[in-house]
Amino acid sequence: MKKTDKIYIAGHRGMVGSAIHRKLKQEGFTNFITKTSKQLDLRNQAKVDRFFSKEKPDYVILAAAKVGGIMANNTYRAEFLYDNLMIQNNVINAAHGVGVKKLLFLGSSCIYPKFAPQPLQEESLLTGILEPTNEPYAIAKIAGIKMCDAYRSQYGSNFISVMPTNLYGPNDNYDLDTSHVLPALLRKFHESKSKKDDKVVIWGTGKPLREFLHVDDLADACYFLMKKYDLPQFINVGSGSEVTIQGLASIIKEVVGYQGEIVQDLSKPDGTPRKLMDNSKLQEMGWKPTISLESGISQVYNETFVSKQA
Ligand code: GFB
Repeated sequence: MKKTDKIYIAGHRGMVGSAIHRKLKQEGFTNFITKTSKQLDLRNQAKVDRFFSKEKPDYVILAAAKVGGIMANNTYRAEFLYDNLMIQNNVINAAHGVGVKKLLFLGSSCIYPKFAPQPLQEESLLTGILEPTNEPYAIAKIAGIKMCDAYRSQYGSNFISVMPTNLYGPNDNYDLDTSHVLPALLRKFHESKSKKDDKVVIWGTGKPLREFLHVDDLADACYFLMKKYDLPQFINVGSGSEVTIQGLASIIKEVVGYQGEIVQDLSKPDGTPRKLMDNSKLQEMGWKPTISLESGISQVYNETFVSKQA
């Protein structure tokens, strides 16, 4: 990748897209093309084709997607399937149409079967039933992986797929209905502390295990893979450490300095019991994460809640 090559970041304002944009700028890249979803509806094939014909990017980071936590996935099932299929079909096909040198497609750890052996290995894909709450999103992301591989097989396209674990970091979504657990708990503990509430409600039993990776580590891994990885097999990107939701709540309670109690809302789903990614393929290539969960949570809390109040 030359520093002057034209790079299109689809989803540049989202948590993942903005982190990759930051990372590439830090590495000295200068030639970016970005469009907000209002400027370019990626679900519209004709508009996407026209955009690619005009801009002819050399590289594409496909980080645009309809994303959300367990409740959003389970509520907006049709939108999670339709929007994500349309976005990725249009961008991947148009990238082929103008001969993009390389495309990186972002998926998610939810593509794996609900009860796949842990840690999750890439070979386990499609070996069992999916977690019902996020099946539409998982099906869309699996289709994206298969589409990248099919274009490589038929046309020789260098389209790679990256499957990150649960992510957190700057530009996260803090809406309590649609967000993921980590930002939701940061907000809940912060607001309960500010309002001097005596308890914070967490969804489900608190027993599920989750792995978390700071989005700046993901961005570093994506840059690493853009430089070094050119194979059909999609690749996991994780931190290698997991925590129960109850344990995460305790970490966040500590970081926020909240004194009240944590109670469970058992009417809410637990979702997948565990989804620890097997990171060995990426580690064997020489990459590893650098931001620990505790320091990452403190950094995000201070940037998002504390400094804004100062
Ligand atoms: O992060 P989360 O919404 O998504 O939920 P998943 C993780 C766990 O945290 C679940 C519990 O067991 C939730 O019940 N949880 C506890 C909470 N309190 C809360 C809360 O206040 N908000 C939220 N959101 N969860 C998603 C998939 O699954 O993982 C997506 O649905 C995507 O498609 C994403 O793959 C990475 O980790 O369960």
